[in-house]
Amino acid sequence: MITRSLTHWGLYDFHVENGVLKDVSPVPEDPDPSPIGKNLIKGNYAHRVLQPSVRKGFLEGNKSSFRGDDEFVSITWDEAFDLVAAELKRVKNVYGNDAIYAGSYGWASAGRFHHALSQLHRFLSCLGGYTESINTYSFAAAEVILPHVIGRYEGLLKAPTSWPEIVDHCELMVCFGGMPLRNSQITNGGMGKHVQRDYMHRAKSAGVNFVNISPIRSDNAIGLGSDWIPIRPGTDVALMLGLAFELYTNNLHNKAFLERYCSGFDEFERYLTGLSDHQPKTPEWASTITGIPSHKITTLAHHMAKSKTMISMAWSLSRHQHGEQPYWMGITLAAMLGQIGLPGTGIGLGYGVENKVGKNIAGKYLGHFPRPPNPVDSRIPVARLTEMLERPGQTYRYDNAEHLYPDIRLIYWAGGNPFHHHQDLNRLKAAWQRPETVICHELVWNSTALHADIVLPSASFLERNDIGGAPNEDILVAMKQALPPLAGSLTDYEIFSQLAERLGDPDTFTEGKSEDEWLRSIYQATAAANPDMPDFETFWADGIHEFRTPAPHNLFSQFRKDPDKHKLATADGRIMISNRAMGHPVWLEPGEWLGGNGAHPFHLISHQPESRLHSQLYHGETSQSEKISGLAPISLNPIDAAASRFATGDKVRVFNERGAFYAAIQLDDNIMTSILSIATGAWWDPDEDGVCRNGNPNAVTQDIGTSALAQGPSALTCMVSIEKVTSA
Ligand SMILES: Nc1nc2c(c(=O)[nH]1)N[C@H]1C(S)=C(S)[C@@H](COP(=O)(O)OP(=O)(O)OC[C@H]3O[C@@H](n4cnc5c(=O)[nH]c(N)nc54)[C@H](O)[C@@H]3O)O[C@H]1N2
Ligand SMILES: Nc1nc2c(c(=O)[nH]1)N[C@H]1C(S)=C(S)[C@@H](COP(=O)(O)OP(=O)(O)OC[C@H]3O[C@@H](n4cnc5c(=O)[nH]c(N)nc54)[C@H](O)[C@@H]3O)O[C@H]1N2
Ligand SMILES: [Mo]
Repeated sequence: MITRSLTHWGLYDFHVENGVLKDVSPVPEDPDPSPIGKNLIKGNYAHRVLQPSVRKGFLEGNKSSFRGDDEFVSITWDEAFDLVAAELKRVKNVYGNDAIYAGSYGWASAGRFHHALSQLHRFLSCLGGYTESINTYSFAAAEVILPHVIGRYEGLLKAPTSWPEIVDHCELMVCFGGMPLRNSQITNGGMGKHVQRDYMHRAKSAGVNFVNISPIRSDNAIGLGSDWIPIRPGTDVALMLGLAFELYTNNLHNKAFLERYCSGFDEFERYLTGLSDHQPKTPEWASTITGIPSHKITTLAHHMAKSKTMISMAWSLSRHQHGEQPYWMGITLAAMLGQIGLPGTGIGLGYGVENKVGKNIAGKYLGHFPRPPNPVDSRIPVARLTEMLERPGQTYRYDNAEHLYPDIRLIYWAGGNPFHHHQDLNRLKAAWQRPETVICHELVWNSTALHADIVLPSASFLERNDIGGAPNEDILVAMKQALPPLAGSLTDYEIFSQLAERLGDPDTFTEGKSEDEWLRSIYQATAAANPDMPDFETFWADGIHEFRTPAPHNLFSQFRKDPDKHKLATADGRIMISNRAMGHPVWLEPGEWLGGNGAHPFHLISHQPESRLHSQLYHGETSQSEKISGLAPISLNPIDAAASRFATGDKVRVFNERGAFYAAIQLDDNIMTSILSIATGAWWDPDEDGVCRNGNPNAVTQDIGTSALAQGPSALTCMVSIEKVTSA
């Protein structure tokens, strides 16, 4: 039997025999399917949590036992519901609802109803509230800076100027951080056809020249023939300042655009020329910081000025210390070129990072599992998790204001894996011991499950019915149950429904509705907001609804036509190159970088994984097949390898004062020297010396806010050393 369902990485047919998944094949309509799906054949079964489980020390009240180092005991669902309900009641009554942290960041699975975070948030809102998290790991710095600079950020980040407009009008696409095709395999919420490779090649055929500014050549598909400009990580602002200086001193900046559409250029101009700080931001100055020869910077500046230019910036640039600055400076540079709002040019943040980017217009409404407002007004910037646990009741700054960290007594996680995604995992582990109770719903025994007190086994998306789709994609899918729930597991909805009953109020959470009734109501909400949708029965029988693709669009074209009528949502309605509270974009030296004088010689890039989505299906076949000698591959330039006598396959320990992991050397001349690059997503698994066996880079990354403005993650600002290890 074949059942079609949706994942974040595409639409697949699931081949099931006698209730067992035998094969996964992409739908024939997908021109460029992702191999990530194959991970599910084994991945849907391996390492699954098969029974509710409790940490032994927690059950026995042994205060000296350590979360993450303890054994687990199986209990029945009845015992589990009683235990979780009692803990929630106790913490709520003794400390109040804000002592419950359910920020619970994570991608969970596709599906508008069974979305684990929505389930958790609704459940806890019904229980009186919880401390939540705001912003993302993906681009927190952008979420906070962009409203001050350019107003709404959603368009810039998720739905910039469409590819067909780039194909038709653009001449030069300058990609900071590249546009890696490996990342376009996915769209949060799911998608049908993978289109990014085709769009990029259509643009090349139409004559678009690509420049890839990145430490890694293959961040732009090699076939695009991009001009590769290797750059030291974390120094893009200095490069952009050098470009801006060259434009400015050659009178190539668009003064009319700056005058009519922007404010604050004069303040910035004083900084650019060195009037305010005695340092003109010349290409030579930029060269000493970025490692890029100054003649390359001047040539690029002139090329950009005389071409129809699109500036593209990867989201990774925001995951550095001072990650607010590259986007502010990128917008400033694009404003100096004066092409914002014209067809196929200007600026877009995120081409290549997800399949949806550059495809459709944002804003299509899709129904979802409704979440009543959280009655508790307590939240943290998502990446300040460890600090919140370390410093209860203390203050921190965020978005130009002072805030208090809540005193967390219970953590509840569903649909995310902080012990893969958070920075400096050794520090998180220590802070994680402070709350009295940690509860999580998981499919698998990953590092987060192993660091909980109570683990409740969730059914996977293949084991339930749902409706899936993403607002910026063009399909809505009837995600039909393909498999029976694995023995012992329940859907998150069933778990929360039973807990709500134990807590004496089943109806607020469930509204008395079954899965089928919820799917119908979510579908009705979608159909009410979008034209020409069939009734639910027809949709369910057809299995898929295709939305009409909107016409290609150019971001900021309305603003360009009439900036007084179509004001931006900034303080003065214009692009704010400087503002009184925050100044203007500046180059700030990071605490760790290749130009610093720290002890460690390599900059570690931890990028998104090619063979999986984050830590999901880490244990799947496609993901595991990337390993070399059983270890995670870490890429290194052959020149560095020769200097240190490393060869492909060598086992190494990568370390700094925060921690260490093992990996296997993979030589790659597409990487600049002094860089190590490794995929994220390995399940953190420290050995007796604390060295992660699986190669999770967050064993060594630093957990600091991007700045007091956004407090985003700074995972990519990370220096390390590396040594060969002889013992296996
Ligand atoms: N060093 C470094 N670290 C990074 C990054 C980086 O670039 N460098 N990138 C960061 C970014 S951008 C992100 S978005 C994060 C991603 O981090 P996460 O979003 O936390 O990663 P996932 O592996 O997608 O976690 C989803 C979890 O949900 C579980 N799950 C799936 N479906 C269900 C379900 O139906 N119910 C329940 N209960 N659970 C389910 C999966 O088993 C998995 O454990 O990582 C961040 N971490
Ligand atoms: N297959 C797959 N695709 C994914 C994901 C996944 O887990 N798997 N995750 C998705 C998610 S949640 C997100 S947020 C997006 C993330 O999208 P991005 O944040 O854009 O992706 P990354 O892979 O982290 O980084 C892209 C490239 O940026 C370069 N880079 C790093 N630092 C610098 C710098 O300082 N300057 C310059 N110029 N370049 C730099 C690195 O070489 C890296 O390869 O990807 C999404 N796509
Ligand atoms: Mo992300």
